[in-house]
Amino acid sequence: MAMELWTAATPNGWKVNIMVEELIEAGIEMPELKMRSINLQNGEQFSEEFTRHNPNQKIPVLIDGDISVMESCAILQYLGEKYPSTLLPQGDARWEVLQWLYWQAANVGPIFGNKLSYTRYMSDVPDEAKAHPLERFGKEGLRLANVLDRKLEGRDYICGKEISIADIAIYPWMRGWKWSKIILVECENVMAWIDRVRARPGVERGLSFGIPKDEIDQWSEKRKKDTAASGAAIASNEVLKSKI
Ligand SMILES: N[C@@H](CCC(=O)N[C@@H](CS)C(=O)NCC(=O)O)C(=O)O
Repeated sequence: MAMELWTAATPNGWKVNIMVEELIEAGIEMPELKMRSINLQNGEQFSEEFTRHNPNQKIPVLIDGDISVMESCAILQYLGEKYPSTLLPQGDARWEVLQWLYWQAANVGPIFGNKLSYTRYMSDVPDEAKAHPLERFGKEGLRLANVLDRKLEGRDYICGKEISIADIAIYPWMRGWKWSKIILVECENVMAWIDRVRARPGVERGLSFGIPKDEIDQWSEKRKKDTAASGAAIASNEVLKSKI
């Protein structure tokens, strides 16, 4: 039976596209994956239909028969367990991978996401109100990049010689450092790893979801403007409803 992925062209969304393509690269015969683009700017994530599959009302969500899986890192783990490969190894190596997967979910995603929002999307917020969160999330983002830099010393990928779901979770956020303006250039191991991951054919296919190939590495001015407008709509306190 086909699986469905309800998603959008964002770092958390691309993780799952990359995972599916890397499973194919690993020789797994994957079932058909039906993609459904969710328009976040129009609030499709708040619909009844979406909320039935993901009570947290955010992309991505994977629907596999009777099972719906929310949270991008849980989806990576689900696919890694369902289709065994080196992307989620067994034994001690598994715990090495899982702790870095959870490190992404608990640290890199929220911190890089907040830094990005204050840098690009909260254009109506006065500069003096943005100063503290920008400094806080900027410094913490750079600290996290340095944690990763140290982990990558002498390694091709985060947990050793093979790419794993930890790399797949962390890469889409780190590669967007220019967009979030967390300047990583002094993290030489991270910069080299970004290039190494980007060079993989499965990663390129995953990143091309929702974006033309010639814009994967350099967005057009129009895409930057549209993404900023969409991000502003999502980040606005006006549309944030606390009551579900
Ligand atoms: N921790 C979640 C984060 C998901 C998330 O924040 N998704 C964003 C797009 S990257 C979203 O759907 N935003 C819409 C909104 O906040 O209304 C995951 O990793 O799946």
